[in-house]
Amino acid sequence: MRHILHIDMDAFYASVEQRDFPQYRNKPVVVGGDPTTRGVVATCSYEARKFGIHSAMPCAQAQRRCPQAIFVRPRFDVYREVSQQIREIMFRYTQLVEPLSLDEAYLDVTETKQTLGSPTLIAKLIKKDIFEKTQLTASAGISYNKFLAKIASDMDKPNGLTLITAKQGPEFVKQLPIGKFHGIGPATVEKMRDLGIYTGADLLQWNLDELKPIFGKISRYYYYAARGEDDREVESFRERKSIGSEKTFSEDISSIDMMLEKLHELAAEVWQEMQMKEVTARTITVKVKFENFVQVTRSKTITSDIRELEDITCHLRDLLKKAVEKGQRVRLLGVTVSKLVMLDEIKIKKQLSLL
Ligand code: DCP
Ligand code: MG
Repeated sequence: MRHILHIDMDAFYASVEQRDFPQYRNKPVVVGGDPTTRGVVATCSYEARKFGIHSAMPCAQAQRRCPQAIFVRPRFDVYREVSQQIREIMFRYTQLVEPLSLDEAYLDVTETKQTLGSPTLIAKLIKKDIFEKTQLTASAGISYNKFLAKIASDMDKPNGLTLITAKQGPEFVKQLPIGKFHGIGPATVEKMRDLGIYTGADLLQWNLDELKPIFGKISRYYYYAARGEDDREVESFRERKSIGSEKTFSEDISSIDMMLEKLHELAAEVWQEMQMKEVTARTITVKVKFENFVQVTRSKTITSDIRELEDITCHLRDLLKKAVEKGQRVRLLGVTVSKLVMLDEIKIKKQLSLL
């Protein structure tokens, strides 16, 4: 059994501002754009959350909810520096650190346990080191897989520490609303609602063959998550260079339109995984294997980051044309994106460009 931690800083940007500007402490602080224009909230302090303010809300609305709130602009250089500091601390405990954004990461401490003791103790030590180095608090989730560790870290924020044991896992997931599953966003929640799936227990009623035609490649994750299982490994970011999906057809295909349709489906799976891992990319590659097993790939590096599925699909026809000539028969197609970048900063820059 693995031992996984998920560490997530509390109200990250806002806590850094409260640390560096003591006059903001114990006050509602909103980090983001300008409330007099179209700025958006990046995050806010826990004092501000009591007024119903949250990430991605327009700042103007946040100001209406809490007129005394202090609005400040983000200081990315400082956040990046803190992020670096917390990562260094994590690497003292294990090399298996997978950052999901500036303020959160998965750690596999299965090996560390041999020398240091229980994963809960390791989580406490990491939290203590982080606080001593940065004067900031983090919340930790401890479990036997990534899926549950991430949920656990969110259960007792701020400054929380939550353990979900292997014994508790399956029961715990049954009562879990589907929207709490990492990777299930509002669109999927709606789709599931239409199918009568609201909780883990509802999802448990569906077998893999039923989920696959509806949700594609990600179905496997849903199926096992509903059982409290998740075999995804903690991958350090350096190892994760690309995300791809490919399919071998039961019969070779020669229609360009059909190939394009298949590529669109593959791209949708890739996009789903990109969202789940909160990354974007710059290079799109189409792979084609012909009936004689000869394989070609065609790539395109684009100048701006992929922000939506369409940013991938609009290049597929061109790439396919470069790879396949009319009449050729194809047995396998694949779509891969590479030159991955974590979404964090892009997300923020996008919000700020609204100013
Ligand atoms: N962020 C953002 N826009 C969003 C979500 C997050 O700019 N829509 C930024 C600001 C956050 C940071 O990313 O401080 C980390 O995101 P979290 O979701 O971990 O949120 P916080 O750390 O702010 O709060 P929490 O205590 O809930 O983790
Ligand atoms: Mg956080």
